[in-house]
Amino acid sequence: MRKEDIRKYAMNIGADVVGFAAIADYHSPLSPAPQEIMPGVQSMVVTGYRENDGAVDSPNKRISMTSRMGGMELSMKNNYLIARHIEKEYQAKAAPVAVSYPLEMSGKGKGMVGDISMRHAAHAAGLGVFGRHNLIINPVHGTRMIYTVILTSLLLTSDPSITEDLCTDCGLCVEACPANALDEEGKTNQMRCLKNSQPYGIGGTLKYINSFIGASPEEQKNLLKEPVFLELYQAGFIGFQYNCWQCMAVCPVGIS
Ligand code: B12
Repeated sequence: MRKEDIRKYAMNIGADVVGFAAIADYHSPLSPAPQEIMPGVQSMVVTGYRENDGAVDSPNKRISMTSRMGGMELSMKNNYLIARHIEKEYQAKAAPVAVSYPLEMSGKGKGMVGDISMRHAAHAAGLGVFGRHNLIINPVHGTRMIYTVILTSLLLTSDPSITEDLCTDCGLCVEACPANALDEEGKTNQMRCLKNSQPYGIGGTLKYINSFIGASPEEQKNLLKEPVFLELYQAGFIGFQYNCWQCMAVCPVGIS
C-alpha cells in the first residue's frame, strides 16, 4: 500500500522505474554505510530515469550531456518532492541522494565513490542486474538509465530481485570502449575511463595548471588562448561534463 502510493507518486512526476530495498539488502563494496548518512534509515526508494535515445546516439556529446543534465535536474527535483511526500504522508524521515554529484573528493574515494552506489541500490531494489560493462541493465529500458535514491526511516520491504541474466555477453561494450577500460571482466579501469570520458575534469585541470606553473609570461598569455582553457572554463561553471557514452550506447538490450 505505502510502496504502491510512493511508486505511483514518483511515476506521476516523471520517474520511469521505481523500486524499493530494505537497507539490509543493499550491499556496496566501497560506499559508506547508509546509517552514516541518515541515522535510523530503514529502506531506500530507488528511481530510474530513461536517457533520450536521440541524445545518447548523437555524435555531438554536448547534446548527450544536455539530455543527461535534464535527467539529473528532474531527478533532483523529484527526489526532493518524493522525500517531502514521504515525510508528510507517513511522518517518517527521508533524505534524497544525488545522481552523481556532489561526491566526496577528499577521502579515500577521491571522487570515485558515491555516498550511495546507485548501481548496487538499483540491483537491490529489483530494477536490474550488472552487465559486462559493469552498468545496470533494466529489463525494459536496458542500460540507458540513470538512477537515484531516497533514504527513509519508513520500513519498506525489498522488491523481488531479478534473477535472469539480462546481459547477452555480446562484447559490444568491450569492443566499443575507446579507452579499453572494460578489458578486465568485472572491473572498469576508472582512470582510463575518466581520462577519456571527462577530458576537462580534475585530471585535465591539473595538467593545464601544471603547464601554466613555470611557463614564461608570454607562454602563459598563449596558454590562455588555448581551446583547452575555454573548455575547462566552461566545465568549471556547468559542472562535470561527460564526453563518452559508448558502453551505454552500444548495449543492445532493451533497444528496439
Ligand atoms: C565515480 C563514478 C564513475 C567513475 C568510476 C566508475 C566506477 N567503476 O565506479 C567513472 C568516471 C569512471 C564513471 C564512468 C561512467 N559512469 Co559513472 N558513476 C560514478 C558514481 C558517481 C559513483 C560510482 C561508485 O560509487 N563506485 C564505487 C563502487 C560501487 O564501484 P566498485 O566497487 O568498483 O563496484 C564495481 C563492482 O561491484 C562491479 N560489479 C561487476 N559485476 C558485478 C556483479 C554484481 C552482482 C555486483 C553486485 C557488482 C558487480 O561493478 C561495480 C563498478 O565497476 C556513480 C553514481 C553513484 N552514486 O553510484 C555513477 C554511475 C555509476 N555512472 C554511470 C554512468 C552511466 C557512467 C558512464 C557511462 C559515463 C556517462 N557518460 O555517464 C561511465 C561508464 C563506465 C563503466 N562502464 O563502468 C551511471 C550508471 C547507470 C547504469 N545504467 O548502471 C551511475 C550509476 C550514475 C547514475 N546515477 O545513474 N563513473
